[in-house]
Amino acid sequence: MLPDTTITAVEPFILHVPVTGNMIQDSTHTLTHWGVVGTRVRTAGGITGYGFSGTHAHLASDRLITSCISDSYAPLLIGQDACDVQRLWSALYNCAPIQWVGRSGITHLAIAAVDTALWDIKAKASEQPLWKLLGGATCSRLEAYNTDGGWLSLDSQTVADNCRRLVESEGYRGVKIKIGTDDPRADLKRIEAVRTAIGEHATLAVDCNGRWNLTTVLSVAPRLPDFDVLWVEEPLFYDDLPGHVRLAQAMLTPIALGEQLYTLDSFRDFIAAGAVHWVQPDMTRLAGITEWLRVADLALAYHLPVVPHVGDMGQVHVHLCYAHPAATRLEYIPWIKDCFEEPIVVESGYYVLPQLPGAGTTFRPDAVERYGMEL
Ligand code: 0YR
Ligand code: MG
Repeated sequence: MLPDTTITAVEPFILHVPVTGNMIQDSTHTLTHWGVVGTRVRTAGGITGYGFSGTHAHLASDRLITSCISDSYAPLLIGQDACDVQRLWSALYNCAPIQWVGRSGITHLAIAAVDTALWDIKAKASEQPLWKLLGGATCSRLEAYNTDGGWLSLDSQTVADNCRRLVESEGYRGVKIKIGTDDPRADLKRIEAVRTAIGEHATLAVDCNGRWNLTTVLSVAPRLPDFDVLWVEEPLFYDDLPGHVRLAQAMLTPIALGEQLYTLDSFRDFIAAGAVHWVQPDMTRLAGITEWLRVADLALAYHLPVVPHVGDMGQVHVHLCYAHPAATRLEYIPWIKDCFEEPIVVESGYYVLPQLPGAGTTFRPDAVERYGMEL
């Protein structure tokens, strides 16, 4: 007998979890905590689902997400069957008066939390980890690349030392570092220092976080092949489709982007225009797992690799990447893993396949006590 998965309660939460070293920067953001903003969804048969979005732990904005969940979406969910995920996703996404005030943005982070909780319930009800529910693993091991050694708030020497340790001692096959300062020549020196430190075999990606313009990127582009840069991430402003098209035509190094795109339609436009090579959907920004799967299918149809951005810090994306044939590697940032019953684990550079039923989002009982904020 299947458990009764009728939704009885929707209970938002906000956690603020410290980042490594208590502060990190990229070219556009400074943060001290990662915001884990989401909801518990309770069902009649006793299964509880958890889902969350990722934020930069700005309490006032986090509360916009939780109030969107409790005031706008909860009334549409109570009494519905949590396992009807596609139907409920459409009901939330297309609810006309809510869509009128938020066709992307806050509403998408809110739907992502709900959608993930529903998938979590569905997987728990079938007593399977999410990757199994989605069709099973499509690869024997999923490569992890590490972003946590390469912040812009660290000097070049520290970044180079961190990356050397990640590759030589911890077994990572790839790292990503932040660039995108006002001094592109200093950024090139940083890239060179890291390449020298990690040797020729490990992969090296660089991330501008949307900060440069076409002129600046074109001025550094000819040097990037010297350091065998795997991709340049978000070289230009997030929504600058024509700029990325021109850049893709002029630069040898492939472009990665997607962490700031909210919709399947945006991904279609970037992909169809040839503006992206490495596709980086983030289920926390894309209104959840449901839409993420559509983007991954779209990338597959264009034979482009999917390398998600981890707004969830990998807890859910590890399931999605093991299950989806377009996913080729996954970012690793360890900030929030200790909050969960089954934390993500990387061994010798590869993600360990999760085993517990659900979407990987069940919190340890003490996580809310330690990091919970007032709603
Ligand atoms: C910190 N990964 C990213 C973090 C990171 C951002 O601002 O949110 O650097 O998520 O771009 O690729
Ligand atoms: Mg990025």
